[in-house]
Amino acid sequence: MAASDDGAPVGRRVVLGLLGLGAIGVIAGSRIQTELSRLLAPVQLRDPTGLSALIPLGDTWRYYSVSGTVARRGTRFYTLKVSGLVENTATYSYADLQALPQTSFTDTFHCVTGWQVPDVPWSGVRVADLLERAAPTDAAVGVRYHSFDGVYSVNMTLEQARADDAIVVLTMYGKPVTHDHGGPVRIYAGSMYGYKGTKWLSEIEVTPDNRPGYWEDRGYPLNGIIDE
Ligand SMILES: Nc1nc2c(c(=O)[nH]1)N[C@H]1C(S)=C(S)[C@@H](COP(=O)(O)O)O[C@H]1N2
Ligand SMILES: [Mo]
Repeated sequence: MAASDDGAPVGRRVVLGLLGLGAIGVIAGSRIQTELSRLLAPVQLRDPTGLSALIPLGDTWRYYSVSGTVARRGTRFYTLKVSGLVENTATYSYADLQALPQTSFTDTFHCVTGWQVPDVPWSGVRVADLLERAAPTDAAVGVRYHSFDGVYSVNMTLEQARADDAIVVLTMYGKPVTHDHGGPVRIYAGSMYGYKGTKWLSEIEVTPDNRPGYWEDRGYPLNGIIDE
C-alpha cells in the first residue's frame, strides 16, 4: 500500500476497484463494511476527485490533499503568519499558539461530497482571537487561509471567520493534529463544510474581498455553510 507513503492521489481505477469492494460490503452487511474501513484506514485515501465519497466505507476519514506529497513540518519549525489588511501583522510559533486561550468542542465533520465523521473532539485557538489581536482595517472583508502545501487556499467572510466554532486547530481527539490531517496546524469551522478547513495552515491573510478558493474555482459553493 505504497500510496500512503508517496502521497500519490488515489487513481480512478483504484476508486472503481474500491467501489466494487464497497458493493460487496453493502451486500454482505455492515460488519464487512466496518472491516473494510479498518482495512483501508492505513491506505490514507488521498482523493482530490471526491470519488471516494461513493465508496460506502461508513463514517471514516478520507485524507485529502490536492497536492502530491506535503513536506512534514515539526512543531518546532512551525510558524503562522497573520497578514494583509491589519494594523498588527504577526508571526506565531506553535508555542505562541499553545500559550493563547484554547477552545474545545466536539462536532461532526462534513465533507461536501457526502461523507462525514461524527463526534470529533477539536481544540485550538479561535480565529476571532487572532483577528482581534491583528485588528483588521476598515477595508477588510474576508480572510484567506493559505497552506504550506503551496497549492491550497480558501476564503471566509470576516464574519464567518469570527464565529465561535472557527478555530486554528492544535489538537484532534486530544492529540496533536497528525500530518495527514493537516498538522501541525489546520483550520476547522463547525458550521461549514470540510473544504473551508485548510490543512497545513501557514498564513491567515485579511483580504479586501471574499474570493473563491481552490475548490470553489472548481465548483464548490463560495458560501460553505452546511445547510441541513
Ligand atoms: N491543504 C489542503 N487542505 C484541505 C484539503 C486539501 O486538499 N488540501 N481538502 C479539504 C477538504 S475538501 C476536506 S473534506 C478536508 C479533509 O480533511 P482530512 O484530510 O483531515 O480528512 O480537508 C480540507 N482541507
Ligand atoms: Mo471535502
